[in-house]
Amino acid sequence: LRSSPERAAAATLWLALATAVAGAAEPATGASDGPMPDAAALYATHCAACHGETRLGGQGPALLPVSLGRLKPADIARTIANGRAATQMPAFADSLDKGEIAALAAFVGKPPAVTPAWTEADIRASRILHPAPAATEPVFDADPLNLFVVVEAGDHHVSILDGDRFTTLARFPSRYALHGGPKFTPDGRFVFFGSRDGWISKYDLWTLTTVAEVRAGINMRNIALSADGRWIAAANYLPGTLVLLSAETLEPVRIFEAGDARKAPSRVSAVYQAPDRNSFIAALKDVPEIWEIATDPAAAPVFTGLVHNYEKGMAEALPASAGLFALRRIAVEEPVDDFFFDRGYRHLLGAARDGGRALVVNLNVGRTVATVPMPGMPHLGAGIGFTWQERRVIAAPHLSEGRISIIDTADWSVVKTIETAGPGFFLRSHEDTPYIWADAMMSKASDGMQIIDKRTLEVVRVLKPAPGKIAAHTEFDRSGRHALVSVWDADGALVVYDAATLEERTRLPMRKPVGKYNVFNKIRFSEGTSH
Ligand code: DHE
Repeated sequence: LRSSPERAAAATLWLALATAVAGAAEPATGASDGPMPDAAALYATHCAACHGETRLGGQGPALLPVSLGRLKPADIARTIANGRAATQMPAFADSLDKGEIAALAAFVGKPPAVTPAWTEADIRASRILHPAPAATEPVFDADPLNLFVVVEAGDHHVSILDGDRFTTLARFPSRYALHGGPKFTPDGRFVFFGSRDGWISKYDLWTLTTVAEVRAGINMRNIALSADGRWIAAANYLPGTLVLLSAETLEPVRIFEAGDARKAPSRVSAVYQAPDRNSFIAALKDVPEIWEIATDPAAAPVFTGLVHNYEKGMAEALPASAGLFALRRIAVEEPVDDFFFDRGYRHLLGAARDGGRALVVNLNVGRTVATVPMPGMPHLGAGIGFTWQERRVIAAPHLSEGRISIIDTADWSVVKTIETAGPGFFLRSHEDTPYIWADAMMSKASDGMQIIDKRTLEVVRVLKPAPGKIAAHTEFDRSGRHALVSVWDADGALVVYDAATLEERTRLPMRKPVGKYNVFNKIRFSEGTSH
């Protein structure tokens, strides 16, 4: 899942695709006897209207290798042939023969001749302002701070739930493939969604309407909102930029070309809000630097690093920057990403590329202060903090091994490794519950949700919301009395549990509900949830 294995896997997948589609192209239509299909012409005729002439997306998603990397190769040919249920994507099996479908699948899997750019002008031109109904209070009688925002990936929709009655207040189509946690304004009224294709949508939870959208990049990782709710940061892989926008208007206000002080370019893995520091913290994928960007207009001048002057043969200081959006470069030993922050945002833990350890970086002094051995690809971004035996600890799952590491933030020692049924993705807890909920979604035991007692650090129960279907991603209501778990299936559900008795209370049918987010827990930075 990290860069080199990711790339290797992608290469293998595309090789497999070539083989698979070549096989798929054989005789039924006799296509292999005729001339090679002109894939570019086929694309222009059948795909460009929805996916864009330059494959950057339109009504449909972008069709570039960077965007399709997570799709299995055979899926692409199958999607072209069969379409996608509950979306605008039609089936082409009746109008294109197998050879043409294979050629198209291979075509969209290759990078375009010229790497696409996405400039400030493109960002501005993409902005869409929807009619925004005026409101002085919510249009519903539910507690506006106990709403749940549920991202349903099955048909690319979002549902808004009343977190007391567990009823649906609204359901609307989202941009294609939302990723990462939606981000809420400090008053809980507006929520921002980011899509892998770079779209940011601003939704008013009081009027239940989407009010504005903008495309900040071609392939985006995630977004963050500043502590004062005024600025959004978007982390992009393509182009390698960190884009800052006004949260009110979604207009771009600053674009940073990502790269180190020596100007080696980089993709941006992710960006996070550091509320106690009044800053954004960004992970750079390809260079050994972490960026901190001030969202405080009174930010003191910061030294922005060194760049090598080849004429003089020496390193020179870059000019200091100060005030709003001042950039601070923190040099680290190697590129790190997937961050977890301790309470107060004094330290961050970042996963090293080899997937076997994490670096602890003290953000105040700007250097690595410890290394934590964490074999099995730690997923720090999914970590949670809590107090165990009067110590502040972090729990983090691992993506390739069935274990959860418990780390003491006083000395960065691993105080316990909890063996689980298999590798999982997400952890959740709440201040007012004694349990951690941990999935094992990347294992044979993926239908089980493991309940870990925070006092004993032992798995005390395994819940199976839908035997045989993946159970993942939990979120608590504002009181911590209920836990909502996803059944990750096209024909899935959101299952509501009593968080104390662990009994099911109700379930709502949903279409692959990948993530759900409680307004109160998010804006109050509950220690058991993601930020
Ligand atoms: Fe995510 C959050 C990175 C694959 C579902 N994922 C995040 C965040 C990062 C990240 C940096 C935190 C952003 C934030 O909340 O602002 N994810 C990555 C990867 O690098 C990885 C492993 C590979 C990739 O393809 O990007 C990856 N992620 C996935 C998936 O395959 C998941 C399971 C399905 C999907 O929809 O893509 C997935 N990621 C999620 C979800 C969150 C997330 C649901 C938000 C969790 C939360 O509770 O806040």
